Amino acid sequence: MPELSIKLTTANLSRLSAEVQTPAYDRRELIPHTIHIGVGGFHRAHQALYLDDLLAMKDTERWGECGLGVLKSDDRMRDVLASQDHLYTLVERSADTQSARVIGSLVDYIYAPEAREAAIEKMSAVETRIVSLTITEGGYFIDEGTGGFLVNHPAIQHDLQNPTEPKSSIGLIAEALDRRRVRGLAPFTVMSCDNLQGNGHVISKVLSAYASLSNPALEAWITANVAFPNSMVDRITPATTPADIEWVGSRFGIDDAWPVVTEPFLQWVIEDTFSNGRPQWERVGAQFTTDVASYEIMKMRLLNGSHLAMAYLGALAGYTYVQDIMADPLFVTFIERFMEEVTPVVPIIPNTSISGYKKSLIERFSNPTINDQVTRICSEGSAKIPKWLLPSIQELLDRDLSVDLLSLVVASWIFYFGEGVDQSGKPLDIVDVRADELTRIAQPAGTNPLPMLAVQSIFGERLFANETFRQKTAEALRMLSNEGVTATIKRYLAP
Ligand code: CS2
Repeated sequence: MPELSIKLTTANLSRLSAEVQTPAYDRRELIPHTIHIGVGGFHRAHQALYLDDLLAMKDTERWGECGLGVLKSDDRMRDVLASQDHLYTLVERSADTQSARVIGSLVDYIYAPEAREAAIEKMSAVETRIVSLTITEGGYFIDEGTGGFLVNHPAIQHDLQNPTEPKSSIGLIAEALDRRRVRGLAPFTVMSCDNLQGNGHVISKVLSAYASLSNPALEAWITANVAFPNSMVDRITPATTPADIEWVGSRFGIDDAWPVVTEPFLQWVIEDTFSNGRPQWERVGAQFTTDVASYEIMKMRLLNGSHLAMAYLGALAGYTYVQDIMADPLFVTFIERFMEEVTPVVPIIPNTSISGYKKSLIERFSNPTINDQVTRICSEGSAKIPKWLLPSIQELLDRDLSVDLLSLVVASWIFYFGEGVDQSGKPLDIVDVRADELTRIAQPAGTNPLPMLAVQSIFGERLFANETFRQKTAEALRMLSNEGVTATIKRYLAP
């Protein structure tokens, strides 16, 4: 850290360089009406920023946020935020922009593993009006194959047996809602901001399933009173690296232990369904609509799907960052063609140009300063593939349309587990809660994809039974194994 950088705290805000935007409001006036579970880079680059923008408008409610960590590893976020008065730096970066601002909308943080009761009471407090979530796909305990609730998961079993001492987000929310019910308080809105299709429906379904097993009166109360808005959230936000921390210090003079570096692009499309009020996010760019589903599908199939398309092939080819993949013309053509293959199952949205969206994605992926890690986009594929790739494949198959490139992507994911090393023999850094299980299935199977495709909790029954899909995946897997990544992509792109 350069000697001149200034430790980020409330007292030091006025000492920061004039080019750094700081909260234009008195943070002491904020009431944390929102409790956010899963304060990571994404939340801090997205929802907390919308609120910060809104708070800068003087004629709005003084609505603040309290973070809530439920994972053991969240102790680091708690400590960092506590040491900087819950302030953090958000940097937007591209080839043409570099701007830093300090966000002030987050005013408190609770670390549930060591303060379970405090976490539940905070959510049960009268002032709490929204509980929002970015807990990633895995946090919802959904069986990808059947769409059902993973009731036998040890974390859920623990919570069902100890409902007043829950560990999972689901158990914590259920207990807090139950206390509100018993105390005659209005419920809070449960707002998922995760990348799941129908994220509001998903969290609603999971909570109801949980409550039906533990507390039928609560289930009925939730159904009658709690709102679960669906939303589409979009901003590419890589994990913060030590180099980012160093750079924020040298470039902007801020000593911030955990800044966020993100792209200039930002989008939030949300349903206006709230049970206990909400900030006026529409004043700062959020789009309210009754048709979130179309936006979600467009984004997941094109943006997140393309990420998966480049992730495993890119990792096998030895790339570290997304921008390096996008500097390879072969991959750019591959991604463009992948998006073309998916387009027939992308909904038409009034006033939205799909071709414009696809063009902007190529630009966003190519952002040369973003340093989005290939390991990040590869991570937790066992949860992402069923949401961002397989629905496109099923719908295209149903319409007798091509799934050639999509099958190659599935094959690349299988090959990634089977090989365990990239083209140069370097071990792959595989991050997936199911990594051991999947490696054990993929490795002995070699070029036979069937054992992996038979994992029903990922592929379900219907897709597994599809002969075309099986054959296409087998063909791609054989080619990857015999000819390597580059030659395979070339063959798939050949006219
Ligand atoms: C990415 C997303 O996790 C992933 O693999 O595709 O995090 C993506 O960057 C965001 O959804 C962009 O909004």
